[in-house]
Amino acid sequence: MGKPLRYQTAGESHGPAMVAIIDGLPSDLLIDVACVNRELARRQGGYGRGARQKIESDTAEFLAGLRQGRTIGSPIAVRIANKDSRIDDAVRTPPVTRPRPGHADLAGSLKYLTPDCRGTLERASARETAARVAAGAVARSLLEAFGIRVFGFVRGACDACSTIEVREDTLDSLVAARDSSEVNCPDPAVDAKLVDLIHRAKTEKDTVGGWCEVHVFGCPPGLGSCMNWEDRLDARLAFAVMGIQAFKAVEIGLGRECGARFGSAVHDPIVYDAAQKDSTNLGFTRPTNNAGGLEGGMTNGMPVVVRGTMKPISTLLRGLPSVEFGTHEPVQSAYERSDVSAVAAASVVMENVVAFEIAHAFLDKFGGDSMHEVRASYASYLTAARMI
Ligand code: EPS
Repeated sequence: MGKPLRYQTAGESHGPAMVAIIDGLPSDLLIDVACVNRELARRQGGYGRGARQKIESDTAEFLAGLRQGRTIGSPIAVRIANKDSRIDDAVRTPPVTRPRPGHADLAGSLKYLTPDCRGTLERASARETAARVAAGAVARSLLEAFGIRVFGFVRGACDACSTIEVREDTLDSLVAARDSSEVNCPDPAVDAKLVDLIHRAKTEKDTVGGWCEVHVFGCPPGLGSCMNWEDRLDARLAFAVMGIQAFKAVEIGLGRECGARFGSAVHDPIVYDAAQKDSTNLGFTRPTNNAGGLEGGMTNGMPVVVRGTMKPISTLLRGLPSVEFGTHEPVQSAYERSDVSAVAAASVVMENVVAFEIAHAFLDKFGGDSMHEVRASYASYLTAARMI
């Protein structure tokens, strides 16, 4: 087995570039560079975004790890240039001394012992998610090679929440509906309400968050592990999603609603359907999917379902009660150019972050130095698992 799949990002919001280094992919995997750039473009979109997205046109430049478009087994380095690069310009990036409630400003200044929030906010900025989307989108090439599809969308915000059902057989039309929505919501009735809500927040100089959801289809059973807590895939997914800027909660499947029901109304009955034996559930199907495809920290062959809650953006045009560093006088918090809502973008980030964790778990189980070995390992596992 090869090294675990992992990635690191570097880059400040107004530095020269955002960078991702991805390590642990097998050799001979064709990377879908167009898909990486498509995901980067999707992350830039959405109703309610600020002026920064009009300046940038995020594009992935592969600096290492590929030969003629295929992995060679070495670390992959991706660079996304920042057009609005001005971090060393003291006039255009003046000190920020009125910390914004909800942002990293106060905690970062106290941690790094500085009365200027600028350094912390440059790195804490959600601009960094461009690098994370690039890493996830690179890992998606592996998932695509094994027929695993990842679908992320906005479920809703405030009192506008969709009850739309996400099924594999309607996935293509859901993708089309999501991609024609300004807020990545495939439910036309809720899409219009979300646009109104974001518009209202804008006129009130306020901000709005929301709920993002990701469904993964085609995962074989057995990804993740119940043997060590850090290998539980539900734990890894929660860790990764909570690591996205502004996320305050993560749920798997029925999530927090599990606490409101008896066991008989939570646990998904097990049914064997020989007609499905060649699908990734190997014939072991479930009439419901309250577990969100994960039991004991392992995939069970059903779609993986993860929901994340994004708080409203913490930069409000009208400001929020804060304190001036130095004088400690009460003031309104600083205003920095920002978004009214970035929930559509967050759904793209979450989709790619989840994709990366699924790819990580896939290679933990089936990994090898080359795609040849990964394919052989996967095929031999499926043959054996169908005998169970
Ligand atoms: C973002 C870039 C940032 C912000 C936003 C997301 O650019 P700038 O600060 O130059 O306008 O628009 O960041 C935040 C919401 C935040 O809190 O930092 C991006 O590319 O996604």
